[in-house]
Amino acid sequence: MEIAGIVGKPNVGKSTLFSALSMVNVEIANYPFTTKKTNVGVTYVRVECVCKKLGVRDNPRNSICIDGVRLVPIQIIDCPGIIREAHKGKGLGLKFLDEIRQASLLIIVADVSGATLADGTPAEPFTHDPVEDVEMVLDEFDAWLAEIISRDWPRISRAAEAKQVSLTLELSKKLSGLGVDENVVSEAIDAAGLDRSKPVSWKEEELLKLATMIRRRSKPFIVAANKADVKGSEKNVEKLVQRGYDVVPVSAEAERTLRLAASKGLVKYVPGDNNFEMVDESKLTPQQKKALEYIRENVFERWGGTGVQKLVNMAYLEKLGYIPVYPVENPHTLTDHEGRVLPDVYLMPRNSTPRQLAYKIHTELGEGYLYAVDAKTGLRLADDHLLKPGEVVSIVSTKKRG
Ligand SMILES: Nc1nc2c(ncn2[C@@H]2O[C@H](COP(=O)(O)OP(=O)(O)OP(=O)(O)O)[C@@H](O)[C@H]2O)c(=O)[nH]1
Ligand SMILES: [Mg+2]
Repeated sequence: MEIAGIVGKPNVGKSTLFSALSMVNVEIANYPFTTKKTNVGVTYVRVECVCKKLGVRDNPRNSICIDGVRLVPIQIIDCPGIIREAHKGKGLGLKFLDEIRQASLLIIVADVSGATLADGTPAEPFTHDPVEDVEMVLDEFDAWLAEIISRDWPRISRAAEAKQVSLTLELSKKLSGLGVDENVVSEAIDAAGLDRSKPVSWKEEELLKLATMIRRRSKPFIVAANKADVKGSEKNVEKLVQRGYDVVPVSAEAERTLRLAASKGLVKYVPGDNNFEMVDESKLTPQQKKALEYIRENVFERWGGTGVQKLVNMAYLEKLGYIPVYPVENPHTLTDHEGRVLPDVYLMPRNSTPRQLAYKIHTELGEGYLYAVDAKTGLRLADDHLLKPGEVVSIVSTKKRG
């Protein structure tokens, strides 16, 4: 399953966002370092299901379909807060980043109400610049990555310079847990302007630059501009946009409140909706009613929604550019061997081939890959065919999926 890591300064609402997305109950409080260990949960990317277009009733297995909306699960990991010099052990350090090595994307949470200082201490609104929150996370991430690269560097750089080992291979081996391959390392070395024939002479700042270039190529991020419900936050959202980040204004707290209220039947609300309805106002306590009115006025009327589902969708479908594809075993009935119609959907990077899809489903299926069939047309797909959004394909392999 795809993984997104939720990171940021303390007290910006990471756990609130995590909880809103996963409905897992975690500790949330208005002081720094509430979260001490990572929390793991599942949330969903929302895509239009092909069942409608194909006029079939599906029976999903690895995902959920509600009225033609397919919910594709992804894993989310809520991390403890990060502060400047965390890579030197400040605050809770950065050890927990090991747990998000495999993440395909980072969600960097920033507080656009500006009501948390650099260390996460609560303050008056608009006393802190959220751009700094994002820059700090990137700097710390890069320093953490540089530290990994630097391990055993004198030996590796000497061996590479003497041509006993391949520099890019050795570096990619160190970073393979981060999904960094030799191509990425090679591009990053060039982008950092480093002389690959003289790695022994690369200094600390140069290794840090290399880390930045590797991170840019392997860990995309999106900014969750949280606490957007606080009046006046528009300016800070704009500042983040001006800085060139991909930004989604969100109110994690509003989303969490609405999902909880919907689960109790108090409101009608589906994540991603641009409206909600109170079911029976007479059943709400005055406090609940006030909270919902605050959300209506400060979130829906100002922003058109909580932004939380939009954040996840934008991250996967726009930033990563993933497309949903539906593998089936039987191309005629669109089923798996248990007769389930359109059982699975996978999010694949754009320009993936059917063979790559086979590998994603199961290594063995990929290894035994023979060819694939477009289930809609019944035609065999070329080996270099590029999968299209909503494509339904049947993979023929010498090996069965596990
Ligand atoms: N106004 C407003 N407050 C929010 C929102 N989301 C979270 N908060 C508040 O921000 C404070 C911190 O929330 P947490 O979710 O614990 O923050 P965190 O980033 O996980 O904090 P650490 O675990 O300490 O790093 C709490 O008081 C939340 O109620 C939001 O959308 N709007
Ligand atoms: Mg937390």
